[in-house]
Amino acid sequence: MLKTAQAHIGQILRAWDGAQTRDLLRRPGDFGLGQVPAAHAPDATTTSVCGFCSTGCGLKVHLKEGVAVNLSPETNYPVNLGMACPKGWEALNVLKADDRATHPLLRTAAGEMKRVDWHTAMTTFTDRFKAVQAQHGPESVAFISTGQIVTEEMCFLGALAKFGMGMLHGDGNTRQCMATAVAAYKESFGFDAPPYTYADFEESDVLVFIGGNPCLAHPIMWERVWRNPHQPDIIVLDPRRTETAAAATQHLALKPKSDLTLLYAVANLLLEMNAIDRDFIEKHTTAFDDFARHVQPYTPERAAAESGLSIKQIQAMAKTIAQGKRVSFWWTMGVNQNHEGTRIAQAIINLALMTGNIGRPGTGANSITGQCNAMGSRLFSNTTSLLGGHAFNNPQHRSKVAQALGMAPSCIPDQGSLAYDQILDGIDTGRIRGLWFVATNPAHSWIHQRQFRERLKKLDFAVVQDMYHSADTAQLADLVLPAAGWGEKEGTFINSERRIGRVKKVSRAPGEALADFHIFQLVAHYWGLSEQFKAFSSPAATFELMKDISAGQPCDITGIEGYDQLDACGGVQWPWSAADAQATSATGSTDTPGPDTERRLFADGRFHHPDGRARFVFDHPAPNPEPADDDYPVTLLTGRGTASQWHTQTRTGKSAVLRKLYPQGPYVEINPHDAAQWGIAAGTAVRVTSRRGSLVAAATLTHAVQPGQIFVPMHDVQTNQLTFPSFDPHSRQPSYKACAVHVARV
Ligand SMILES: Nc1nc2c(c(=O)[nH]1)N[C@H]1C(S)=C(S)[C@@H](COP(=O)(O)OP(=O)(O)OC[C@H]3O[C@@H](n4cnc5c(=O)[nH]c(N)nc54)[C@H](O)[C@@H]3O)O[C@H]1N2
Ligand SMILES: Nc1nc2c(c(=O)[nH]1)N[C@H]1C(S)=C(S)[C@@H](COP(=O)(O)OP(=O)(O)OC[C@H]3O[C@@H](n4cnc5c(=O)[nH]c(N)nc54)[C@H](O)[C@@H]3O)O[C@H]1N2
Ligand code: SF4
Ligand SMILES: [Mo]
Repeated sequence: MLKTAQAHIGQILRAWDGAQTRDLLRRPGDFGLGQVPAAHAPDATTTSVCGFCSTGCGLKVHLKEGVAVNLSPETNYPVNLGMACPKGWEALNVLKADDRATHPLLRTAAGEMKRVDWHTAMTTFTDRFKAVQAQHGPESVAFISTGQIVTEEMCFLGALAKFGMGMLHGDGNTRQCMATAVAAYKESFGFDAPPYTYADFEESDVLVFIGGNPCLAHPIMWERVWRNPHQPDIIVLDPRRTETAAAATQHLALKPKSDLTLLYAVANLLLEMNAIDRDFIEKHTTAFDDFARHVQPYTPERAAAESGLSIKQIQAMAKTIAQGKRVSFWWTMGVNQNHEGTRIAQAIINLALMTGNIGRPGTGANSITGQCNAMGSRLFSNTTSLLGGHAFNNPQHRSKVAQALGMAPSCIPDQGSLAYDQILDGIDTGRIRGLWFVATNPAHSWIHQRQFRERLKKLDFAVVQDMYHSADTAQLADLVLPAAGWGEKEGTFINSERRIGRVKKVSRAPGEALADFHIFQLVAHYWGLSEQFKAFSSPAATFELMKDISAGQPCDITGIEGYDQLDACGGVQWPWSAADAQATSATGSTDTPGPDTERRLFADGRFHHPDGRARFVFDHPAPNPEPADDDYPVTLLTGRGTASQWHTQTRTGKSAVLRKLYPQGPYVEINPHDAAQWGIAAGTAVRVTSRRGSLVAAATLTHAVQPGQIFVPMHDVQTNQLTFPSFDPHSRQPSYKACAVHVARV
């Protein structure tokens, strides 16, 4: 019976791409097995880009009989130059785990998860979601996607769901992560365009890190900082004395959520010192005079009072920026995950614009993104924007995208999606009845877990597509679809510096697990959409579609020849248009930029607004939605714990090596003065309670956190029992970083 079902699935996939699928089926019972591309000699090495963080390190994969046996960092890749962090080194080992999802699982009437074949899984998927749509409208089913699958898969999923299956709403875990940077760039620059290249880490004489801990969250970017030969000043704005802050020349341990006031005060001081680039401002920006007026009341005195810093510290920061010739500003989650994150990000952008620190080596207002393919998701997931950074509400954009995909423009919705939190609110109101989660684990990672889990129970049907059946969200699903992971499939990622890098299939997926790409092909078939989506025949064919869609956009990649060129160049940074490529081949001179030339944006001072200018955007600070008070007197900070742990630990928890590199149980960092006051000794169990829930963890006493604050890493499933669901109004990104709690000995 099982064999017949597999053969049936094989036939369906074969209809898309004969050769590929014959390979897929070569071993009965080993469905979805990795077929190493014929181009690789069976016992040679090949390269791939790491599938954890957005640094996008190149890895050299060592093969035996065409299958990966080991890996090492690639020495020739322009990103990491032969370095990798522990997660990268262990990337293959996390694939081998007892809890890999090997077969579809369906919840029975009795509530148990039961193994089913793909045919049953796909008919159930289709019947159930279609029934929900028939009763409550097509928009009552939505998807939640990710920054962790290849771009081709994101593009396929977004197109399939919204242009084929009738969905209007779909968002990604990137909402938890990058939405703020996206909103800020779009408004300030006219397009979501992080301007930098990693060489900028080495070329600055001043680097300012705001709300980021790259030493452990982006260790190889941090290595690039250490290669900087200019003895740079490193300014770190973080309430905690992190590993990054400890290495800074100036650490400003500001109070959580006081960034906006502080950054406006710095702008005010720069104006006072006349340390601004009038020429750049006049030629390339708008609304500077309004901004200059806006920051006037933000005196160093006021910023000192609100941030807990000294006036001297604030003046020193401004002076260092004023004196810097090449100043780069880098921000991460301490900014993005904030109730006013978009305006803080724009306050950072404003500092770069007013001092002319953009478009030149070693400069920039630079958001560091999080997941391996968050940048791919920002452009090609069809969630917050129409494919290729287009707008759903623009008829020309809809026609262009439809034409590139060979579909009718009427397939494309003329409005954007609800944001993640609004989709979840929709469960309460009955507007959303079915959800499809792909490569994300919100039953651990989403804010305010009690509410999230209550909502999940209200759904008529929930599908989780994951590599591990034990993932927290998979355990709550009605249907689990077993997915191949990094290393078991083909495609591309886009890293933080806009570099498109290639990911290869070098390992067999276990059991009947399939690449997400193949799962989407099956969904298309069972939904009755094979004809409409026939162009999505393989990841490589989808890459060609993405290229066509990108034509004429700031992220134009029409000049990339294909996967082989990505390999040959060590990845290619967008934009790389057909015109760029033509210019290179026309001159043939080595002075003309090539696809492998490092590129930063805005070297010509032209931004993406119709007038070609960047905008100063600003606002007055809004109060912290849940400040500490008498009942909950402590501020809880959350974030990354170690370089060896990844998010919800479904992957990094499976490597024996990585497990040795981080603390074994949940812990909470407490300042020793507070601990003494609360009668807490190192190592004792403490209960941390917020208005929403509580957790128990071992006390770690450290001066890295300030009195009145504690830190709990996000990697423990309990952490989001505590967090307070507030959202930046412009980006709808959750403010994970601060809420009010109290702490007591158990
Ligand atoms: N090892 C490892 N690396 C990772 C990840 C991982 O899970 N593990 N995840 C990846 C992903 S998806 C992301 S998004 C990145 C995140 O990378 P980062 O943003 O660098 O990491 P976080 O620890 O979440 O947050 C950074 C810092 O923000 C500070 N902070 C909190 N509140 C405030 C505030 O109000 N103001 C300021 N200025 N700072 C504040 C925190 O103290 C923390 O040190 O890491 C990526 N890299
Ligand atoms: N309190 C607190 N919470 C936070 C944060 C914080 O700082 N504090 N940070 C937030 C941020 S920035 C982020 S990015 C999120 C991350 O939150 P999540 O996205 O929920 O975290 P992951 O553990 O990366 O989940 C990815 C899931 O996809 C699965 N997976 C991996 N590869 C594949 C694949 O190729 N295909 C399929 N189908 N599945 C795959 C993994 O097994 C895992 O279950 O967490 C957010 N939550
Ligand atoms: S720094 Fe990021 S991309 Fe590089 S090896 Fe580590 S996890 Fe992978
Ligand atoms: Mo993230």
